[in-house]
Amino acid sequence: MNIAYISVPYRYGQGKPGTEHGPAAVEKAGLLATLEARGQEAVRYGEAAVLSEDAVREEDPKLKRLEGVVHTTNDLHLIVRDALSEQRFPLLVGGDHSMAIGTIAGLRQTVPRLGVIWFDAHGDLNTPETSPSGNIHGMPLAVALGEGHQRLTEVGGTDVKLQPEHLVFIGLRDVDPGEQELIDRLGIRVYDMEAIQTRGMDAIMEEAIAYLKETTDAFYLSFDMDGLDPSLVVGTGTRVADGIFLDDAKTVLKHCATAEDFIAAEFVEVNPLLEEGNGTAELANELIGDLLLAMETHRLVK
Ligand code: Z70
Ligand code: MN
Ligand code: MN
Ligand code: MN
Repeated sequence: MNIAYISVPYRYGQGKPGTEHGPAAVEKAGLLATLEARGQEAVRYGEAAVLSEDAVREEDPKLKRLEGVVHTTNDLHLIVRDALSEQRFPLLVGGDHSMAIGTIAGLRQTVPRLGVIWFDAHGDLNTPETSPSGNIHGMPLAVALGEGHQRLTEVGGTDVKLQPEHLVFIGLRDVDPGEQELIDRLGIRVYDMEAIQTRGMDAIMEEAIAYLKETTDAFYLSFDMDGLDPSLVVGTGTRVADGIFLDDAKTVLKHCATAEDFIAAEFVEVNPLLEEGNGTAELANELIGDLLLAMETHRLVK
């Protein structure tokens, strides 16, 4: 196993200060020891460039801090592209979820038919026209599908775009009207909380991975901490009631880790300024440790 840990210390995709400290908080929780325990020597493969606060203006209320997001996601896509082309497994820690614009663009340089498992309470499918907030962290999947501002859709090049059937939602439960319209129109696969409760996470993950395998060459996991139940994640910006608990989250990780063609993972929306302790970062570190251990064990027994 050859992991490329990539940190994305930024917050410009949303308005609350704190996600720029996400990677440092997860490191404080023990991430580097977690990596070492898995035999990883290269401590940090890369860190995405982030504009300074004074260089970033709020400007367009429908597309807040656009230049800050473009700058970081463009840099990130190059780091992710390089890591993958060196046969490494990009493991990203953020940072708000708009960073996925760069992650997906980078992975798709090597894997045009990329599958995406989006673990999140939110759809992140807004465009500037449908967004209730103007926050770009609510837009990365629309951008990946080719919808939205050109400065964002052109990150990594405009030629290859995510296909709707290459995307699966896990834990979705807070969807804006424009996002629902897009899900319905494009027929995007959604496993919501009701599906998880009635069918169980094991069955759902088996089906989700088999579904992606039909039309993609590899897939990655984008793990928004707010997909978890709010009782587990105080330190994240937009908590949504009735979320996913630890056993089910670990089932998601186990299925990804033991799937063929699982090529990257990102953990986003850790905001240590929203809580007293460091519990959300500690949980992210625990989940990453579980994921890496399951990947290693799978490869050893294979
Ligand atoms: C809302 C919006 C969002 C994350 C909140 C919220 C989006 N749909 N995404 N927290 N990670 O503003 O677009
Ligand atoms: Mn999200
Ligand atoms: Mn979310
Ligand atoms: Mn909402």
